Amino acid sequence: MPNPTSKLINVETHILSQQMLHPGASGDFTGLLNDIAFSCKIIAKEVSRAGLVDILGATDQVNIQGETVQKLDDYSNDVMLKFVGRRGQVCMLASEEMDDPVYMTSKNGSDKYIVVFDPLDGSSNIDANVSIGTIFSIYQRISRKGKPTEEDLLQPGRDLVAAGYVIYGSSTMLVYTTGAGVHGFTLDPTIGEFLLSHPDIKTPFDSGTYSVNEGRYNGWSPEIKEIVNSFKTGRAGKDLKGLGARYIGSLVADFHRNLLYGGIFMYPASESAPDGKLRLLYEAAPMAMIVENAGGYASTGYMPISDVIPEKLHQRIPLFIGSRNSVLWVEKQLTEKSKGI
Ligand code: AHM
Ligand code: MG
Repeated sequence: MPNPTSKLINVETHILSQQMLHPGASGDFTGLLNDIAFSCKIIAKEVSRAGLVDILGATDQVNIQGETVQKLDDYSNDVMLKFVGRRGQVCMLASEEMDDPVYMTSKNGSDKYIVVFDPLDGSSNIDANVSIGTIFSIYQRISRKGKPTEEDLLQPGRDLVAAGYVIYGSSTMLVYTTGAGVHGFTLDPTIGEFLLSHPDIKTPFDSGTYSVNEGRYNGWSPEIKEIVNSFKTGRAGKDLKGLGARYIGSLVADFHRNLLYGGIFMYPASESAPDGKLRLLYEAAPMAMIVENAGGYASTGYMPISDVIPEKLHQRIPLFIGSRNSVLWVEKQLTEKSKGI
């Protein structure tokens, strides 16, 4: 039998220790993060059984993005709605799967957080057993009380108080940041605990790989085509020579691999998707906070994702994210070209 070890840190203990770094922080925030971790354990359990139970296949509902919603998306959304903010810390929950936010009220005025999430990102990959994930963003409300406002919801990523994701892969991992490092936890299914496995993750400064759906090539601008061609041919500068290509088609999985090994993920605008595909509030902004806290960078191609002020809940945005040097290089190419340099 293995010896019990004092080095085992579960996510609840870790979140508490982070709370102590913020004098004045109440247990509300800690409780909220714990609720998210708890919800994701339930989702993980269901995802791992997806091939066994008759839960796959599309329903006839269509979400706000015009996509067919799969049953596991619905299930994951319901789990998040049920458990996140159940202690009264949340005034608004918004999700990829819902046209409009859900409002919540607390009697004691503790409802100071807004949680925006994609309950099951990459869900079109479920049938193929490809890694998928849950992404979450936490903001603090700006209005003082009552029903939260649009201003509360549409905050730039720079104002996030926490962000994270859970990847349902060969193992389930939770990665989160509150602005004091990026920390990864692996779910031990035998005890049902997320255990600290990747403390203080730092992403490599330079890319070893690029990740983009090259099937969209014909719809890209000449600038994007040139950038991607440069990655292949080694014309992208001495630090960017000889990049390998890796693309799963599941943001959480592509992002997670690049975070650990270095790489640049791109979802640019194209003719058929002039604003790109990914959503600012619950895909790009939380990943930007994570990557910046790990030493990387995220850009629209022209400015930091974290500085973009959202105009609507389901807003899409072009995304270039990953190793700092590589994303900055792409931003420089696009900015110079737009100025005719
Ligand atoms: P989803 O939130 O509806 O699952 O869509 C987002 C997914 C991302 O996980 C992934 O990066 C992207 O769509 C892949 O798109 P494409 O198939 O066009 O490459
Ligand atoms: Mg999704």
